[in-house]
Amino acid sequence: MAGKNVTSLKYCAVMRIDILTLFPGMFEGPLTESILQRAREKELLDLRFHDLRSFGLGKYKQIDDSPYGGGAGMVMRVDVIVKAIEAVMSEGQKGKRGQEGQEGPLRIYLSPRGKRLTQTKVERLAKKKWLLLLCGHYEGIDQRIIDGGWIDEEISIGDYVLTGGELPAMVLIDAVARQIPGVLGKDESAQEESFSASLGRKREYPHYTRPEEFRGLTVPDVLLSGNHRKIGEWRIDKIK
Ligand code: 4HQ
Repeated sequence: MAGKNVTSLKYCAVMRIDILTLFPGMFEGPLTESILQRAREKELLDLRFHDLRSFGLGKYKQIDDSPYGGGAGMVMRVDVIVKAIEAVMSEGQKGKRGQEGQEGPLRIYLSPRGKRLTQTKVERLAKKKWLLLLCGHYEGIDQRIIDGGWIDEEISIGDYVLTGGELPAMVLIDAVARQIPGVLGKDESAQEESFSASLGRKREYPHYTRPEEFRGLTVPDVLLSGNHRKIGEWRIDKIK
């Protein structure tokens, strides 16, 4: 363990996430800053990127093809994607200390056809040791990848169409990573716990900080009162 401030080693749950994508470069910004970068440095979050192109066929490393039945766009090929998924899965089996090997990853395909990602789902995913995220491009992937059992869950981040599964994968990684013990600071996670339980999992009450008055706009008196019971009640009342 490289991390210095992991208070309790017992609860040091490392999560490995393998990402299959045609555009590994897209992940560079969002996952190398702030809390996620700190989580990776502390080795609480182990992200491994795999360029789908390297599994492509022939001289041109082909990964997609035109759809049966016609229509616009391209479809990612079942043979290429399954080769990539199986390569990642077998990596676990021969893992250095064999820890990832026991169960295999929960394999997720990001797609607008999937079940919506909710905080409840995020908390369930955060308990896993190992995720595999498949990011589709073009019109999507050959249905046989799903029907053949190479994907465990189809997940959507919302009812809109994006150009690829990379941004949804980053959204999922961000939401899941902050649930891993040790990723948030002590204060943040203590707060988080009280919120998840009593405040409908979100913390969507209004926030204020200094200055106490800005262009005639003031801070609600109760927040300056020091009465924590009243402050708690006020916040619950203001949620949503
Ligand atoms: N896409 N939630 C199309 C999404 C999406 C979403 C990912 C675009 C898959 C083939 N994924 N590709 N919304 O719009 O997860």
